[in-house]
Amino acid sequence: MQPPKRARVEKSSSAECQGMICSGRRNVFTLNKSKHRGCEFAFSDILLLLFRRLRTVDTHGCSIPKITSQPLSSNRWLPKAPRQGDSGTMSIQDGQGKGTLDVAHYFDDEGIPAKIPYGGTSSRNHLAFKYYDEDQIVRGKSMREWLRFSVCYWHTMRGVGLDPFGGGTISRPWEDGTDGLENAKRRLRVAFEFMKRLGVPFWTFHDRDIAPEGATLAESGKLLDAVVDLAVELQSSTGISCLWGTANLFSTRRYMNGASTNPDAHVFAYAAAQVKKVMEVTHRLGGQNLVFWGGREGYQSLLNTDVRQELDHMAAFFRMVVAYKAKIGATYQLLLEPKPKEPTAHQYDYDAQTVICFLKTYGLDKDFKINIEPNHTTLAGHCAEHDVVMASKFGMLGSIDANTGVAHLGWDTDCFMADPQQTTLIMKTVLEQGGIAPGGLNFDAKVRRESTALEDMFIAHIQGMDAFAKGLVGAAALLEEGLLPRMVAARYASYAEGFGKRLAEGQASLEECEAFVAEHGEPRLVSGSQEKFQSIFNTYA
Ligand code: XUL
Ligand code: CO
Repeated sequence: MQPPKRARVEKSSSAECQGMICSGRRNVFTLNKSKHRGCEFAFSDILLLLFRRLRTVDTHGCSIPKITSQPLSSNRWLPKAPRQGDSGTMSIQDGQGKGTLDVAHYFDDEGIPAKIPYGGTSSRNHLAFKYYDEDQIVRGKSMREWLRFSVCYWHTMRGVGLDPFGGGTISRPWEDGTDGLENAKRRLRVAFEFMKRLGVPFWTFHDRDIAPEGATLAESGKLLDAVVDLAVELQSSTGISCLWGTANLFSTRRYMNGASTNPDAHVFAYAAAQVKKVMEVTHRLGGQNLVFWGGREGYQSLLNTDVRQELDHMAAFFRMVVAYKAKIGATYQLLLEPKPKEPTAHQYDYDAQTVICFLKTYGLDKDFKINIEPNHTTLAGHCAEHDVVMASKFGMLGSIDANTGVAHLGWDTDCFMADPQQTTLIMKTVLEQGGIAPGGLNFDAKVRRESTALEDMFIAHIQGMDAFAKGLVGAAALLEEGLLPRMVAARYASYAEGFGKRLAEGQASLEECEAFVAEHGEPRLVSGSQEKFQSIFNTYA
């Protein structure tokens, strides 16, 4: 057996090709289901915090405890509101530049370069890419085109490090502590400045991340329009495009029993009206996709739930979406995002295969594809890459929420993916299906609660982008060399001709199988050779 050669990697820039193949650590997440049973508290407790409605906003645009000078709770299990003056808590006093349109100083002051440079693998600069060179050509396309990186608004711009045991740890100098429109607009300017410096081509958002929710549906719509007006301007001045938009149908208490699967038709109608608006603004922003993650579409108890009725309602909801998309002339790809649990105990869109089954059952499989989030995949008890591969094999992989979990925690930790074994397998799948467009690799990932420095938001994305760039190059080498694909094909060679071919094509009968076995007897044992496959794979990843 020949050792694998490195893929031919050309560069469109003058910089030299870097050695992209490294030896990697195998860390496939095979989660013990029983281990994360009982961990559903994470999301629900966070939401408990959010519903306290004490102003300042966190992930998905919900409320978190207001900065207050009240004494901290003595009960250590209750969420604690940070006090002004506590070291590391939010500074709402700093008004520097907040009234101006100029936001560059927030990053200049921290020594962030105007554009994160490519430094190559020998670089030890944490504010430079080691593998991601956007113009580098890999199998005929630039890294930028293959990877289609996107920054998500909810974690990166709204996350403050909330967890079930404590309030925010992360403060950003541009935040004024309100949930007002002025703050929302300034934050949006900062987001585009951040993405411009990082060099990502796309962004994603929920309606309630980018704009405050008003007292009525109409008021919320107006607030959203005001922010989207600015987003249209910022997209055109920076060249950054919208990968997808989505509606937050899970944070406010209105949706506590679900949105389209809510037993109350009034709530269903409200959710549909909210989605209508998001479809319009995403269309206006030129969004290439529209995502539906079934936030609270699931159940807590079968005793009070008619699951078939709820799923029928969900399908009816999506049929209205398909109809309205045609009506407004939108061309974006519609995507469902599976997740097995959190916040409900049993989410309907469990994993890729469940969603494919749902779409086919209700005749929606031509209208929707799937947005796979590897951390959700691990929550479903699969390895991180499983659903990416599964969706792709059935022609349903539309986009990827590029993140990963922590195997020994087992809830939705939304970490930036760092394991080259995982990114190589994912990018192998993306290469095999000819690309991920119009989807992309959206970093639905957040800095750790303890990563409170402003530069951490850059470093986290740089690290994640490098991990996928490295995976892309490794996967390109793997496919170009062709050894592993040939080894896989060899395992199935018996179906390639003769009686095996007739079996694979569905032309043979049970009686013929009986006659075949009568003639050929017991099959010989053929090794699965997993270790051999792993040892070859390790040379690429
Ligand atoms: C939640 C999640 C969402 C979706 C969009 O786990 O992944 O942020 O990606 O609603
Ligand atoms: Co997601």
